[in-house]
Amino acid sequence: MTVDINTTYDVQAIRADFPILQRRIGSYPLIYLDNAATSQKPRQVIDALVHYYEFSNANVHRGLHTLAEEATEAYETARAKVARFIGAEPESLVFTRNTTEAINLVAYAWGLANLREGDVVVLSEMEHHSNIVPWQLVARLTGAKLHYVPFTSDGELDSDALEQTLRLEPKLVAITHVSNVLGTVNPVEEITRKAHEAGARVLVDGAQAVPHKPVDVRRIGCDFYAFSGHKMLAPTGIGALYARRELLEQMPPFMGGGSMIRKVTHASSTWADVPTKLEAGTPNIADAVALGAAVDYLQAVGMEAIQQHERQLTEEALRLLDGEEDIEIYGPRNASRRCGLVSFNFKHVHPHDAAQILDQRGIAIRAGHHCCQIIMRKLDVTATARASFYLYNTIEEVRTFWKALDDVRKVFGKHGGR
Ligand code: C6P
Repeated sequence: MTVDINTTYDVQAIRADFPILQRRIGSYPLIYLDNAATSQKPRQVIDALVHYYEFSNANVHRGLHTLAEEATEAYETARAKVARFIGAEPESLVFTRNTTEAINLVAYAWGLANLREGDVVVLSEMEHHSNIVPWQLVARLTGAKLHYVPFTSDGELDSDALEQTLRLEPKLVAITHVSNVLGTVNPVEEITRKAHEAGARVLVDGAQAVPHKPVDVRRIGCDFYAFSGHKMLAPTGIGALYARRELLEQMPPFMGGGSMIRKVTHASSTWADVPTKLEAGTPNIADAVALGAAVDYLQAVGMEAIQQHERQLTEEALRLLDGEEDIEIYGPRNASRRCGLVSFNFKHVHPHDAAQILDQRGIAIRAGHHCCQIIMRKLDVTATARASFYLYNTIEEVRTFWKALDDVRKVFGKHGGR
């Protein structure tokens, strides 16, 4: 099958915006295929960050001077942009450090207030540790029970098992939108509908979805949606939680401190309006502003176009890897069922060794358990190699990556012997 590259998508113009893509690793040009771990940043985002510090830096929501007003305006404008990007109202968007903090916020603020002994929380076996460990911690505090929905040998969520688990009338279903190992795109709209019919709240981990495909939380209908800025062109240290406004209003604060209060007396305090109630202390203003610039950039390229571009890269990677008898691929074989990443293993070479050899050719992939030890156990491996794509990767890079796998064979032999 030949790959039809969309001629209107100007990948070279996009690449020119990313200074780091000019780098060489030794004598090779960098081929960055570790985008699921974190994305690179375009000049526009770096400039927004520098401009904020050089021009408007001040604390927000407090000062009466010009800089404080400008900083507040920049921070709240960023919130409105990020909210609109996922189809939400600004009042429903809480800035957090990342997906992990957003899920912990729900676990501790909503979970502690709403979960009781014996209540059921449904997770899937394809969750990242960020959507497992907080629920284990809160289950220990509340006596709630965790149930895991398995995935099939093709890397798809087992929908029959999900239906059975929903008969347990869970309080919460917490599920990833896109698996960072299998690449699977879960049908979160349908899952949300069924979970709501069963009386559960729904949290979606959107860490690997928001950067790569159009996301509309109102269409999904979920109660909570978490994601990270650093995987979508923004700096590290900024992420967001979307929650339905009435839930945010009902939830007690996650942390106490400055900004989140209305009135403090010796004995007690009352809270600011949402979302400020859930943003204690001085927030990460500069990185929120840069996340706003990242959203501008992604929208200018177009999320549909990015999704389509990544699908072509994924199809090509799957096509090339599928022909290799010494390689095992994990997750759905159909690129339309995935987002832009492919996890794989040489049958006889440890993925860390493969990643190190590719690095000597300037190719950055990730090898490890990807914070998904439950998936690893189920696949009966300790680790996988993973190539993950983004808007600036090219089909030539995918082919160079595939050809470089021969370097691994040269070192380890076709069957793994040195
Ligand atoms: N996955 C990866 O290489 P943070 O660290 O909070 O920004 O994101 C956590 C997280 C949550 N859910 C999913 C589905 C994720 O993929 C991640 C981050 C990275 O796959 C780092 S382990």
